[in-house]
Amino acid sequence: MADQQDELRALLKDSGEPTLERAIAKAREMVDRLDNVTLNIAVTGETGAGKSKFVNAIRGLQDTDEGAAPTGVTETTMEPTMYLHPTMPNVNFWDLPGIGTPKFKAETYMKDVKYQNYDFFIIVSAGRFKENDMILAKEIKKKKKNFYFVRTKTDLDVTQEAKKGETEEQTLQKIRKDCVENVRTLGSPSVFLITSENLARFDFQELVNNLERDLPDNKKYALVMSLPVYSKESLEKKYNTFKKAAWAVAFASGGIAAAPVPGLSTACDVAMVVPFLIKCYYSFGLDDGSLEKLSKRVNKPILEEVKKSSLVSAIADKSSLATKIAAKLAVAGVVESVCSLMPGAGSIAAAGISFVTTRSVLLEGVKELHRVAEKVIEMAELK
Ligand SMILES: Nc1nc2c(ncn2[C@@H]2O[C@H](COP(=O)(O)OP(=O)(O)O)[C@@H](O)[C@H]2O)c(=O)[nH]1
Ligand SMILES: [Mg+2]
Repeated sequence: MADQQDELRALLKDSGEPTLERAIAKAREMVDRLDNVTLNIAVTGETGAGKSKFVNAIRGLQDTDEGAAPTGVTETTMEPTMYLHPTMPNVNFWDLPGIGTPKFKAETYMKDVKYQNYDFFIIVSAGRFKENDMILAKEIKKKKKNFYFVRTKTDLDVTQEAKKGETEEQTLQKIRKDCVENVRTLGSPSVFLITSENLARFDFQELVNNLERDLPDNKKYALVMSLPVYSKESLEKKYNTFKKAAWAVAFASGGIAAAPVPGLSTACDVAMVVPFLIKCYYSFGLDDGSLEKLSKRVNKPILEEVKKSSLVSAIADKSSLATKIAAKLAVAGVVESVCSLMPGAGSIAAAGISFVTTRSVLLEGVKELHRVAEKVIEMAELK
């Protein structure tokens, strides 16, 4: 009990608020903003550069998957096309027509694509960036938005140069040198070399790190949560993000048990725990759809193994979700320790204990999902 109160005091200090009530209000606002945050990512560049394939890759889709943007086709629609994130309703990807097409003239491009709707722009090119890409970058900068140069199809360059005896490192070095030269007139901004065939290769992670650095906190969370799990590092980032968010979610629960569930102490806010763990489950790619896609991609039967985790099964089985999750968490040993601490409701002490409990239940759940996701990565042999 003393430990929990100490932990609460420490966390209250971290919140920077003088009272628990104020900290709770602040956390609620944060959670609210997190839940309602929108992220609109614009992807632009010449026809054939690899925009559509990139949009698919960043949504965790292969070109042949349902809902994937058509690739390798000459653009027929010349309007910005929106692609939804497969599991996060507020994260949208926009496949924009290239600049300088008859309908989208360089001078009016920004206005024509309604630039103000996007959080940032990714300018894709398969080789050197062209005059139009530079014009666009300048326009974006003028409008005080961020752009990121992405040079895609790097896998093809590496394969091509390997035929001449160049190592991957030598090829990358050569391309990087060329990029600096290429975008010199813009003050040599970073150019990220990627391949949409495999986000774990080359600079994709570096691109994400840069995006994160430039985004406000709530958008940063949305970005990390929405990216597919393509490597160990990407999963670790997600894990850390969820651990951080658990803090605010628990505080926001404010110690009120909205719906007591058998097997779970009323000192834990189930109404907050369940949606949070569901979000985590999707973000870690543990839903059937994501696992099937991954199994297909790496040609390994991963799905069956994951189904052995009782927490994952409980989340996957949507009926009486809260009860089942509670039961699984009880098995994990989180709940017993709590029941003996159940205080009289309504007091600050009760709120405090509930906060600490909710947080530990959240963390325990996220930890279990992370354990399973790590196993998936291992079985899929992602690096
Ligand atoms: N090997 C490889 N092929 C790519 C990559 N990105 C795109 N492509 C291929 O390049 C072609 C054009 O890509 P697409 O995304 O349709 O270009 P868009 O016109 O800019 O939307 C398609 O055949 C893609 O499969 C990549 O990173 N690596
Ligand atoms: Mg396209």
